[in-house]
Amino acid sequence: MATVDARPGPFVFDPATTALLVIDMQRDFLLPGGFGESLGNDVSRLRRTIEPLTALLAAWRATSMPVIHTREGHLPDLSDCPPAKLARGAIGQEGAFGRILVRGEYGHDIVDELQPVGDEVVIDKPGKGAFYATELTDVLEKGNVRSLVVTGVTTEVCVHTTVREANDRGYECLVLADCVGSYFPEFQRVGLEMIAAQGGIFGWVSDSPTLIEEIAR
Ligand code: C5J
Repeated sequence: MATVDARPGPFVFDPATTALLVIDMQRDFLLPGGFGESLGNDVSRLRRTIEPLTALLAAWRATSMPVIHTREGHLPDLSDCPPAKLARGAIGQEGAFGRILVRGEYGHDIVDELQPVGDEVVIDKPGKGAFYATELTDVLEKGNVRSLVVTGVTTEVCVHTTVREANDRGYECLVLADCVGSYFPEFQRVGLEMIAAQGGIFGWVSDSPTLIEEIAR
């Protein structure tokens, strides 16, 4: 077993049953000039996760623990996009990097720095949570995964939804504060606090240098 200093207490995991989840590190959310920025957001608040995530991926890939990436997006005909989501957003409209959050478009894909390698699984998800309407449960069950190290964007939306879904399904989640990002500093702070509150109501919170140190041992 491995142990990482975390809030609200040590996170203990078995490397044989642990996967790294990298949520929605997509160009539409992260690239300057893209969809996220067009909404008035400061993308540097998300981009600050790229460097620590790159270092974490390098350390993680040196182990045999799996990496699972997710991408939020929709079929080109938008038939998998719930009407409420379609009505409120710019999904499917032409953006700087192709049709916004549409599968197959340049903006929908993962940023160059964090592109999947080898047999890493990529889960395409139409919702905020990575479990809803995806094959994630099957992938985790086949890999005998019981614990998840969760990273990606955005902290209070897709990361939170996924951690809550995972918690309800019995997975233990460690969220890395420096590897998750929000456009809103207050949401980042409170989002992380909410995860570890009440004895770790949804999971644990730590950071990538602490985890990398444990992985290297
Ligand atoms: C959002 C996400 N914020 N990946 N998506 O719409 O958090």
